Amino acid sequence: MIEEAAGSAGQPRTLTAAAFRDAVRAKLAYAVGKDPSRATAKDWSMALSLAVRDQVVERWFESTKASHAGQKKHVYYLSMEFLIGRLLNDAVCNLGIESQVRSACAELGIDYQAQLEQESDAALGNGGLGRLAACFLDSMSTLGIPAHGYGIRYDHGLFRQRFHDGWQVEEPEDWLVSGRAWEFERAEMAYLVKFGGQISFDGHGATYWRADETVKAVAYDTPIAGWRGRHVNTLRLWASRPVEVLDLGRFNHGDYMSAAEKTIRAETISRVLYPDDTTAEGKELRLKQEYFFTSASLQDIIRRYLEDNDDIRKLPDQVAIQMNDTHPAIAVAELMRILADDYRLTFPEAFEITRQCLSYTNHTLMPEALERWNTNLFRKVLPRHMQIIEWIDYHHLAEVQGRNLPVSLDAIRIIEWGSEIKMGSLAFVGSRRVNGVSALHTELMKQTVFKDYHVLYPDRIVNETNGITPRRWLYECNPGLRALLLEAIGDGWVDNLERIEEAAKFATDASFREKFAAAKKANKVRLAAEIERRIGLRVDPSALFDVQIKRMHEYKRQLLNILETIALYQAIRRGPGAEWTPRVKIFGGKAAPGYQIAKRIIKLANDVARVVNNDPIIGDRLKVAVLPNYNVSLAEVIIPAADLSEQISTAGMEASGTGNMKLALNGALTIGTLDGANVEIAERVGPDNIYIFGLTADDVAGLRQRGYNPNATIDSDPTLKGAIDAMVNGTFSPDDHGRFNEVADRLWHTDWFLVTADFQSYFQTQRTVDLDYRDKNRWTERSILNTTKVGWFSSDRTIRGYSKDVWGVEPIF
Ligand code: OX2
Repeated sequence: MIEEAAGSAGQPRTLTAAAFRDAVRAKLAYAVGKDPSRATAKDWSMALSLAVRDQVVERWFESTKASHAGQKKHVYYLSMEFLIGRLLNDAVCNLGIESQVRSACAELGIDYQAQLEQESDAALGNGGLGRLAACFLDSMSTLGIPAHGYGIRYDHGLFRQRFHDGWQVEEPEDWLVSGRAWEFERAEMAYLVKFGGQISFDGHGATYWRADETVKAVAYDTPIAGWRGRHVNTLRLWASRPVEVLDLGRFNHGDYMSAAEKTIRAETISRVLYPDDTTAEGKELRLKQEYFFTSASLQDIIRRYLEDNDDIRKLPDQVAIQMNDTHPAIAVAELMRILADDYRLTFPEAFEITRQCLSYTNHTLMPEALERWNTNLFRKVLPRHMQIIEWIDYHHLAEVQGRNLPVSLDAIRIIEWGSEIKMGSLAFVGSRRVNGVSALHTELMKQTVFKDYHVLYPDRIVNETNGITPRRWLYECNPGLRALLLEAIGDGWVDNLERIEEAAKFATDASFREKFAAAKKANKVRLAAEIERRIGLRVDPSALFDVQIKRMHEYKRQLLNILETIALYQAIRRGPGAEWTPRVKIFGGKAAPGYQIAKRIIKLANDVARVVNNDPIIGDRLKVAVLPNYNVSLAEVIIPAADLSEQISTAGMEASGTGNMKLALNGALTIGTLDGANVEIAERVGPDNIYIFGLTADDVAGLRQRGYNPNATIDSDPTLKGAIDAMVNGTFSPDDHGRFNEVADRLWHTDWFLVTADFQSYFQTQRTVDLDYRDKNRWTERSILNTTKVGWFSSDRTIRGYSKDVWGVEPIF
């Protein structure tokens, strides 16, 4: 038994190391079924996680009771992606039981750090959008906002990336293979989800949907503990299962394969995460995934609501549903369908209730990333929803026509030319609030994609600049800096990150600066070891660590960074005797499997790395580390070790970015364009502590409108031309000179992402970085100012904003 003082929400409890040690032993024996002498590292890690989980579960029960009893409005966060990463250290730190857990491990003779590494990453997301959802879960629990996250329990998360001869190879990811300590299957919590078939009406107001296919959505719950363990919310992920396990008739006739067919079909829906954050592929399956989890979640939300309430019309008083991007936008039609067909409300009533419950977050303005569904496909898969969307579109248009406003009717249509449904429009029309994720992005939403809607509904668009959880992204991943901050200013900053500014005064304090630099150095030594372990490259921890970690995408412009690397390489070769600032360029990121040019850019990075790293003239002046399989756990090692953060997207294209915030919080200086949240970071750290270069969003729009011709730019810049030439003359691809012709051709001919236009400004700014980095004291001072001035970018602040402006909810304590 664990000896514990009974605690109630908000009060710390006591757990002794001895009690915890015994609990781990008991788990090893009775839950894992192993004797300590035979237990593997995985077994110990499972026992440890289960013992920690018990601690979470007790608080979970209390939180669930408290949120029912309080009858407060509840948030439901619908997201196709949750990029959670590992949970053990997160739970341990949030519950405040780290010292007991560490002592217990020491007594048991197991290494805590090694145990952490046994856990596989829950990689149920592609990048920023999914990680944002995970940070929000942490913040909602921390702030005591009663909430559920809803998503899909993919069997296989984002693919594992390997390099074969420098090319990206995708391998299936298998996070569930060795068991998962954190989730609870709720076999009884299952809902039917229908697809296809026919709709009929009985003439007395009842509608029937006779489906072609029905699957069962089964819930898996993971408790998410907030900081200080005060509140625990639930992440509920749906797995798709057949309604009937086996066709016994066929099986008994020896037709084993077809007997299992329905199972396979049903389970396909939650099989894999779509490996793309900008385009929807595998159309029909993707649509089914979206509907599958949205429908199950809404059925669950209504069931929960009706446990404590009886008037379905009052749903909006108790329920705020957030659609994370348009992936769950079908919720607009599904909630209406349930209200109209199951609860017999009229369409206008159902629409009004729906619109009061739902809100929508937009994460991108790129046209190719705004979801559209072909109406034929949509009608085939979701016939009833098609009728409902036609109704919404028709009535919305009619209403607008009556108002005589300066808007283009074509632009506000949800169904375009009868052939495509614009999910962003559906989400907008069906939402109470629509938000962008940085000040610039929200402004651009109003001016571009949602311009006409903004005229119609001037109060609907609001900004909620993204944030990150300081628990995972400083407290847990950067123990050295954490200790220093605790010593200097106590722990108030973990609850309220803006208080980290109390340490800004130490930026000029020599002793603090020394300790800050020592913590950074230790993190760099750790990363250097990880680089060597992963790719066999030795790097010098006193070099400048220059980091670009994010999905591989043309708009994020890894290519700009690589071209600069080539140009620098050439310059060093020309004058190796000059005074160079040693630099390690660190890249991490996956390309969508179908995104050919992005995959070629990965190959280019690897080819350049091979040549640079093996050139004896270069030595330690420049090294290039391209790390395979970038994920949350690797980010936790890279971010604390970074000196320079690359945020170099074409201005106007990165909605916000959140890596920029994580890196700045850990003391990296940003080199970036005035894009996304970089703008707001610059405002807070001040111009002396950030490197801004290149075209602004307005410049980009103007240049594109006038028609940009990269030829003249390239011809007039020998540094740039030299770098592009080296790409195509075989310097980096002696085995295949033509390998990067297409990459170079795009730069010469269209250069949509304006790499060449920004090159000179970027290159020069990098040289300023080189000079500045030599003054170690000054650099550390600026690094401290980055850490201490970006407290506003906590996801707690973001969630407070959503609670007030979007959801109308209050914390339960
Ligand atoms: C990303 C955006 O690209 C990024 O700028 C933003 O920080 C993040 O979402 C969280 O808001 N898929 N991923 C994103 O957008 C889409 C679509």
